Amino acid sequence: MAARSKSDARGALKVWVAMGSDSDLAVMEEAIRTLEAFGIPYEIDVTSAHRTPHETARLAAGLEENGFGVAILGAGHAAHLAGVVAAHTTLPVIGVPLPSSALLGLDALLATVQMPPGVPVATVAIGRGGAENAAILAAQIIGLRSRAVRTRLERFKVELAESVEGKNIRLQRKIAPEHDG
Ligand code: RP5
Repeated sequence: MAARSKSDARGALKVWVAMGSDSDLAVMEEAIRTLEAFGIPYEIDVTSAHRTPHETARLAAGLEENGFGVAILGAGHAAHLAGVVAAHTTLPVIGVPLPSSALLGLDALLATVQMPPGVPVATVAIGRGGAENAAILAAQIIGLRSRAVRTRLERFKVELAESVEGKNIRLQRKIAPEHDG
């Protein structure tokens, strides 16, 4: 876990964000941006279920003792990264299917979501929206033990609602001339 370290002085649980290739970073940056917005410590790595299977297993098995509370895994193609990590830890695992193949992520979605009974992977939507939701879900899990994170989540919900209200106000203004006529 050398790529980047964000340890929390108060000892808050960290989120592990890993992806199958550095080519996945453009999408997975959305998860990182969101974790930073919630002030959640994280570490990122590139590790592959297929290309570096032993290293992936080693990292997954060490998550708990290294202070992690949740793992977010992004992978494309026949995406087994989240499933392999889930096989080696009892921490909650979130999978982000990535649209890097000719099938635009449908292959990764099915590979990530269709886990056999006993080894769950909480699978989010394909691509950037999924990466953002993975980080929000991770925040909700970390928030179970952190009042500060729960407060940020509550604020986020309020801002989300306000942004939709703003969209509606702009829409009404746009169509108002037609109504006047
Ligand atoms: C998957 O293969 C990775 O998660 C990535 O989405 C895809 C392609 O990897 P590269 O060939 O770009 O390294 O395992």
